[in-house]
Amino acid sequence: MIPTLHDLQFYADPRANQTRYGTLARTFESNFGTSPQFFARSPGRVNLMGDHIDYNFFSVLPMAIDVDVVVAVSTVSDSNEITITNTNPEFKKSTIVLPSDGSVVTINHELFSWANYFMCGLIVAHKYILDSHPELVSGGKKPLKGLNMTFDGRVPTGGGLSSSAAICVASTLAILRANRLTEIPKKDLTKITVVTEHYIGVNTGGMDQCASIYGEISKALLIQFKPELNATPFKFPQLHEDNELVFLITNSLQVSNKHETAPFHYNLRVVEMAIASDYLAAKLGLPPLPKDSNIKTGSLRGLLDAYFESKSQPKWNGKDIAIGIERLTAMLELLERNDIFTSDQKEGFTTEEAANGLGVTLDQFHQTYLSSFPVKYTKLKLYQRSKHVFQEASKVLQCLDLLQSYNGNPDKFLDDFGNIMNKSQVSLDVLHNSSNKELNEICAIAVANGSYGSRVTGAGWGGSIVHLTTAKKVGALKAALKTNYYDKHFPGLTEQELAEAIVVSQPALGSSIVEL
Ligand code: NG1
Ligand code: MG
Repeated sequence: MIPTLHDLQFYADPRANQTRYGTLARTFESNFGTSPQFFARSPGRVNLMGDHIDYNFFSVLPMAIDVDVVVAVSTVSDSNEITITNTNPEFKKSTIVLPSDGSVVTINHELFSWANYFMCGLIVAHKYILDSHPELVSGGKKPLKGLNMTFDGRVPTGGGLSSSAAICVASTLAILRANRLTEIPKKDLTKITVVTEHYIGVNTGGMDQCASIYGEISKALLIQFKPELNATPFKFPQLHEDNELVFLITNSLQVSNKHETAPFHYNLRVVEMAIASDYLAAKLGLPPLPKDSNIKTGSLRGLLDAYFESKSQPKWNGKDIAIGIERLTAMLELLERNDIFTSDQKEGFTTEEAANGLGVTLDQFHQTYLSSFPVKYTKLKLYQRSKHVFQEASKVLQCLDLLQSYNGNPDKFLDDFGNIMNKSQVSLDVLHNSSNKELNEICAIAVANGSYGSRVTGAGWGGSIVHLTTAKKVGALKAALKTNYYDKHFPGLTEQELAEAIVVSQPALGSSIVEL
């Protein structure tokens, strides 16, 4: 269930900021002339291990972070309107009129505004109420309750920390609670919010919302996609009385515009991995893979499952560490066989070579792999991309193993976990090619100045780096990054901009309702 925290018991968590809620309540009062009745909140997230494997259905290991979106809410009797305001003056007040026949609102795509993210949350919450608790809206004949709302977002936008998931989930949760739904299973909230951003045309997967919802203090989350989307929390060890483990997340301030770069970056990786899955299945003499990828082709997880099924092995649950590592290692060994990839093929495939390898015509190849969205390449790096995915999926399990088998040696834990992060960074750089000179530079500065492990997190080609460190080392680490990276590449940065670029966090509490 989504936790409800009473009387701001939330402050029992020493990291929560009491004055923030007080300030937000006062802003709400000055906006609306009444006090809020409750707060709904949902945090950002950072992925600790497992990048570019979620769309191959291998599990990932993110955590919710301390920065979140909080919304103060009160119901307005006899009103058909929801008025939303924001503590950030850039985001202007907006009023949404709820159709009086009880139907679900629609989004005007012409007007791009922050309110659209709220609307996404509103739509999925309304549909959920109609499906599961129609009595709350007289079977769909009555509109939802009129509301006043003030949002306060602390998740930096555009840095890969999922501010969009945080605002969508906080909005959904606020609407549900305002309409008298207080017992909300995390599973249901995840299921309905996973599609929120699809309403504004962004085809996101499920990691972001799931991590924001399931976050727990001091815990990383294993997010699985098969057999269904769910999250299992795993506790980080308590290191020392006076020295805690801390994650530092630094925004490289290199903007990777996903829309412009997708044809040769993100979307090309989706396509390369899809081709690699079907190519490897053909080479291994397996029957055609289930068409479960984003572009309706095989996936690398589907390949692994099919391979072991062909050996009459029981299905892997995606979670059992020993079996997983053993199977992923076997897949990595297969990639090295000369009859799978010749040394020329390891360099990459032209379109013709890939079509030949798959035993399909050029037309069929275009139709199957290149027609979903435009991609640009000279060579398809099937060997490198599959190697990255199998290695990275194995690293998620290795991290999980460290979390579960901690035996009271903090230095060893930090070294081991950090090492896996550093190796993942090499894989992202060398095999996946989503790092670059500046991102590598940030990692090198950090590792030389108190980071145990540093890696690009999220899509890459810019965006953020996550570093593992401790409370005692974090000050020096921040100072070194400021001097050696930010001052050098972005000399004009204001203090506020720098503060937004460097986020310090421990694994934080996920979505919750705070009752007053
Ligand atoms: P970021 O860059 O954090 O939004 C993107 C994808 C994830 C995942 C990572 C790479 C979106 C919204 N998210 O994350 O699903 O594939 O890249 O691991 O596109
Ligand atoms: Mg997002």
